[in-house]
Amino acid sequence: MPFGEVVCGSPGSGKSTYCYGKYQLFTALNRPIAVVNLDPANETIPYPCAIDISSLITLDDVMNEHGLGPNGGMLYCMEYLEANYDWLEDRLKELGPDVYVLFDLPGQVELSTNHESVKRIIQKLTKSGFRLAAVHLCDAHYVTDASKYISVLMLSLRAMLHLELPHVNVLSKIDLIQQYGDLDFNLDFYTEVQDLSYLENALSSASPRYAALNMAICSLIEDFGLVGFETLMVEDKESMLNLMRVVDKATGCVFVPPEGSKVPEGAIDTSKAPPTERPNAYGLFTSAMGEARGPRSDPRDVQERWLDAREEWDAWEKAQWRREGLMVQEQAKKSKIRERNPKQGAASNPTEAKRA
Ligand SMILES: Nc1nc2c(ncn2[C@@H]2O[C@H](COP(=O)(O)OP(=O)(O)OP(=O)(O)O)[C@@H](O)[C@H]2O)c(=O)[nH]1
Ligand SMILES: [Mg+2]
Repeated sequence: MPFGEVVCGSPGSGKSTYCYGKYQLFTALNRPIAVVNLDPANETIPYPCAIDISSLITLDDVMNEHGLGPNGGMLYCMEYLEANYDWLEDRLKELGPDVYVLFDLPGQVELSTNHESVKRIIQKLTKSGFRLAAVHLCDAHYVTDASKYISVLMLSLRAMLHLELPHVNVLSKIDLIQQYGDLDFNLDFYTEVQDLSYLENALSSASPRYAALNMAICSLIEDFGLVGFETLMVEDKESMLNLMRVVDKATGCVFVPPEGSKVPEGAIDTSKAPPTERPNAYGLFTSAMGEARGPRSDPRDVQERWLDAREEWDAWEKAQWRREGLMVQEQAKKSKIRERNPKQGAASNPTEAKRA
């Protein structure tokens, strides 16, 4: 059963960069992954693309042929893809049943909030056996302004109701949030969306005329009780791993490496361990469905990393990288010695080496 993600969000929110980040992460973890570009205007695709909508239709061709502008042209492209769904289906079949598929959507928000084509394509994918989650990226700097934050909440809620998929909202580029000034509340207030009445002061001082309307929107969002956010800094491994766990949990995906597959670098090789010490699929499933834990799973940790103690964390990470670099150099030196003199290299300490 193929699993995957529909990556959506407003223009420039970091969708393609996230797809590339996830591609790199999965490749390092030896998890099979394929990225499908569904953005016909995507000219510089950062990731290796398994399927590209441009080989079916391009935005430029549609604009020239039908005299449409870029926005109307984009909607036409999605309708064209829906009409030619078998083109996509045939190519997805070629990828095999075990691959994890990322669908990189265009940034036009109406595609994930009210236009029907993407929704119908997703429904067809689900019918054909795909277990998908929507990963909705929103630029984190919007939370620094109360009224922009409300609009992001509305957009996220609308996408959740429209796409009807297990849904993960993400505040992307969390590393840049500090540049836009101090937050009125701690980050967990914005990620957990618990009590929006605290925004009343900020909203009524920014636009007193619409204060009542803003508060009515807040209570509507709270009544649904659906919206919450994860955070993402795409180059931070812990942040990517945390989001990976959250999305896996949303789709119910538990990756069990096939027997005999290569162990990722740094992981413990349990292939020769007795059965009682080897992870089993049922055990993995139980822990995967449990609470997501890890260094970036708590918004308070994210706040400390990117807002409160950013400089200290940057310095600590640099020191870690330096240490890792030295270890890699040391390792390379050792393997060179081993290549030159296999007998001496095999010895684990100088005394053994002398004896050898
Ligand atoms: N600092 C920082 N920059 C990021 C992050 N994610 C993405 N970016 C930058 O944001 C910009 C836009 O990223 P894209 O991946 O092209 O965004 P997109 O959502 O695919 O854009 P469209 O396809 O045009 O809608 C690029 O310059 C990225 O390098 C992040 O986590 N941190
Ligand atoms: Mg893109």
